Amino acid sequence: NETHVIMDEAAIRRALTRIAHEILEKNKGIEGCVLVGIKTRGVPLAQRIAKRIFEIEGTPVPCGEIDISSYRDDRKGSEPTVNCQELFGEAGVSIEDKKVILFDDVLYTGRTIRAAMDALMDCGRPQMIQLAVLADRGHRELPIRADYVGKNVPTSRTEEIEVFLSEIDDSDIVRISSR
Ligand code: 3GP
Ligand code: 5GP
Ligand code: MG
Repeated sequence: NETHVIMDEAAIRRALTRIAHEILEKNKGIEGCVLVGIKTRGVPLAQRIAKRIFEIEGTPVPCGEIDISSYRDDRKGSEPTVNCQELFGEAGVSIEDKKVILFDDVLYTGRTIRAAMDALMDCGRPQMIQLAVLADRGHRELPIRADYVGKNVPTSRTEEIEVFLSEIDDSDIVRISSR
């Protein structure tokens, strides 16, 4: 059972700074964009990018969060529901006609992102959805790709990527471990 650090605190910081710049470049600024983090660890990633974009551009960008658990394809039965009021909390921002940039920590099969897109669509009709992830470990089972990737990490299916973010875990580190 082996564990390797693949991103330390500085590497995570640099990757997020790069992604903030890539988002601004691709969207020619941040007008019309909203950030949405997928619970749990997509949320602090979206918040960090919003902070960097504000530091770079001086423009605040709405930053929300979404819980996609009832949209998962392995939990069939009850109707999936999303609380659209909770998406941006008090700020009450709408995703209608906006460019929504989704954030997750690890992209794997793509099923979580499919669920997140379905949940979002139940809250409105975005003009566009983009995807940002801290790590892409491959093994897609759906035609989904990320627009912004912190680090591409070729993995075997038996390996696991461990993501620790200070807001939740008290440190910033990404590790790969064999199970
Ligand atoms: P997250 O809320 O930070 O995304 O999927 C539930 C949690 O389990 C996720 O936390 C994820 O980081 C963690 N996890 C670790 N390895 C795996 C894995 O191989 N598959 C899935 N689905 N989750 C994993
Ligand atoms: P997918 O739905 O693409 O298979 O997996 C993406 C979701 O599952 C992400 O929200 C991610 O948190 C979690 N996940 C899948 N594989 C891993 C992994 O190796 N490490 C971590 N930390 N999370 C994973
Ligand atoms: Mg996640």
